[in-house]
Amino acid sequence: MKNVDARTHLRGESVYLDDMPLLNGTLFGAAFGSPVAHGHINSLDLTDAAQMPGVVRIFTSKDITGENQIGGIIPDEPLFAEQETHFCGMPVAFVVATSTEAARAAVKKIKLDISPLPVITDPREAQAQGQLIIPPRSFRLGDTNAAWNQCTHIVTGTADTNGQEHLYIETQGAYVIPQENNALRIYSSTQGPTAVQRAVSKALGLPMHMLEVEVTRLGGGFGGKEDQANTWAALCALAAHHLKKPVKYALHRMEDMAMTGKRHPYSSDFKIGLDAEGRILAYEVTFYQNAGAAADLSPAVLERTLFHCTNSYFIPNVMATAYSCRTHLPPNTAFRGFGGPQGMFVIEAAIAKAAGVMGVPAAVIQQKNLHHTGDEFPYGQRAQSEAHACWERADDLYDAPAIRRSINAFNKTNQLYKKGMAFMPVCFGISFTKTLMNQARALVHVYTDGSVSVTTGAVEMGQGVNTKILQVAAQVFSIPPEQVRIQPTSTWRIANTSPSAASATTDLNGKATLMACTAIAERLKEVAAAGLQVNAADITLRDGYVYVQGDRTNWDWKKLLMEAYTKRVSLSEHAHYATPEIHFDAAKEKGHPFAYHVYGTAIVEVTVDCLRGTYVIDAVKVVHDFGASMNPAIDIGQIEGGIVQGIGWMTMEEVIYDADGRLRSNALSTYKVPDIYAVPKDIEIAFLETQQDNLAIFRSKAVGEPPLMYGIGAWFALRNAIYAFNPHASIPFTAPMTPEKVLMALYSKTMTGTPSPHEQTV
Ligand code: MTE
Ligand code: LUZ
Ligand code: MOS
Repeated sequence: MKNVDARTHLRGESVYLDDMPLLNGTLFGAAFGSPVAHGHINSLDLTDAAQMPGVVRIFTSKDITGENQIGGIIPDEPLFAEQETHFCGMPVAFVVATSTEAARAAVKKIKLDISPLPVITDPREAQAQGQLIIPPRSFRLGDTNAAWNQCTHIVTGTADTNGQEHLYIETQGAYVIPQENNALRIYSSTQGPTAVQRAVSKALGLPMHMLEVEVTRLGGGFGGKEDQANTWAALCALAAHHLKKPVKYALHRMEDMAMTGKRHPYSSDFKIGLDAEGRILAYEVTFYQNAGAAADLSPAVLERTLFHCTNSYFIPNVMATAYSCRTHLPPNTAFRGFGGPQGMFVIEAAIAKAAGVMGVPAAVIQQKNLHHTGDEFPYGQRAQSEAHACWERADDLYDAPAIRRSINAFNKTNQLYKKGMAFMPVCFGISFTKTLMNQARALVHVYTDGSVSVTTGAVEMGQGVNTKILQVAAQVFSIPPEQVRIQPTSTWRIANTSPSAASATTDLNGKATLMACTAIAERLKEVAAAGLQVNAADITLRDGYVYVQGDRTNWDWKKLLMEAYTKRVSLSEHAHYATPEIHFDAAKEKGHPFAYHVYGTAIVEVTVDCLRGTYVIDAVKVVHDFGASMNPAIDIGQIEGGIVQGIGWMTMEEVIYDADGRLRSNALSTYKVPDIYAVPKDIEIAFLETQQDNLAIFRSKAVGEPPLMYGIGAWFALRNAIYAFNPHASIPFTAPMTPEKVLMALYSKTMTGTPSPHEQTV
């Protein structure tokens, strides 16, 4: 089935926040963000700004009617700075005016007298000064200390990954309309309607039942709107509450880039030990997460780094420690993969370095150590593994030995262009790592004209969740998809929702929808059984008709509904789903946190221009574990998008803050994202269809985040291509591998003058 939004997207008719018709009297906001990352506010002078044409009122912390606090996991994030600022762009005031232009012009007239304080942008420095968001966490398996003695090869190193701008096409924003008795209707571009409802409730001191948050769809979220849509909604809500007027704020791209957090940069130390055959016996890793100025989701992101620190490999002795470090950057936040990619880069770096020392291709070590079903993850869960199945299928299907031969032949005959390849296996756990978040609800109404309305907590952000949920309802009732409509998400219809995140949205909300629809269908079958005087067990709904023991009756869908309605049988259902089997003990750091894992393997091929340092990604060839995909078109789209986004993070997107904590890569002229030319020339995706039972909806495994990590393969393919040009190259494990870094590496020498350990052949 094609995406339900395809038609309106194509015609430009899909409605995003900025497309909504505005009520008469709507006012427009603009935030004044601190120009100083860390400073003491001496005075804030709003006089000139307030006199600018069109300005209605300027809000500060003094106007807050509830608590000046929007922190979720930890209450450490004021909505408005009071005495101190903690990052550049931290809201200090919110101007409301009769037009966006007037509000922005007034923002420029605000005068802040501020004494700068020392700024920390480096996570290791923050850790050294004891600036931690939460106490460090450690995952342990076996005993690394005892294992080092048995290792033939021990390799240590550091590996750093930089941040990543979400660059959702729709920027952050909110539109808040006051209702009677202080209630508010909040339109927000958020992945977490309940998160917005909670944040506004706290800041305004209003009960949650007064706040309806409604979301039709987002022009992308990628994690950036899991927690960080709250600020803009709270600002607009505060103003609307005071002024009793609708207030809208849709951020300018440069405001969005400067004021919101990004993927967390990490700096990491690793130590890996292997036996003579290349089996990994021990792995120690320490992660320094750059959390930014407030907790936001950092503790949860940190946790997922630990969960995925061994990627698809079984390592019997692991000691992984992670620090969430407080710096003076905008609070970093969820981004597709949620800390998993950062953890995986480090184990891949460790393996690549060890392979160099041992003089074997990394792929040999990678494949040898892939885990099997029954192997234990450092957090206690046992693998139901498709790691080997994906790898070996990819190796075979794409004829990896032939790729390797042709690359070696190319490199022998070409001086100024060199090719490289890398394998990238991925294993990603599906479920929110906080067990309690794995719950969802669906509200299904069947109308007497045969049409069906479904509301869940799921937010459509381009990932296709509405299409998949629609498929669930249409399938249970056995009616054409046109008869089902997925309604906007609303906190008044579905309460206490988890954000649409963790790739689990379709599983959770789809299962709740399945339960609600099934309950209605069961009642309808009883009605049909009574009317047709047969057993309910003999009845099926198929193609819009009632069937008895496989024979079609003259009861069609509408007649069935009228019959049920006449008999006063409910045609509505509200169902609740909570993922079974999962649990986690944070004191022991052991449990079974994931409903299941998603697996895959990518083979990435690149060509480097050795004069310029530029490169092309020639091919990404994937075998991906879909379970039994319920919508291959959507799932392939997710994989292609994930790959390109991952390649962007690993090779070209370079977030740069200066020493004062100011974002220098603050526009698309200075922040380079993949464009059509950067997309791999060839992307091939093969389905590993697995039929064994899993907890996915219709056994169709979650697909949103895992493919991003295939992009890590591009970094290592580039590394191999550089070594083909310069076997003595010095290539630090720092991402992104921009053309500048490639160029420097091509012409670098190791300090000792001896050949660096590397892969002679790919
Ligand atoms: N795809 C599109 N087009 N837009 C998005 O914002 N977000 C990604 C992924 N794919 C995203 C996307 C992220 S970060 C997640 S967690 C999942 O979609 C969320 O949706 P799901 O849980 O339905 O997979
Ligand atoms: N968000 C969250 C997530 O709150 N918990 C998670 O485990 C998670 N995982 C991936 C993406 N977002
Ligand atoms: Mo995705 S990072 O879970 O929004």
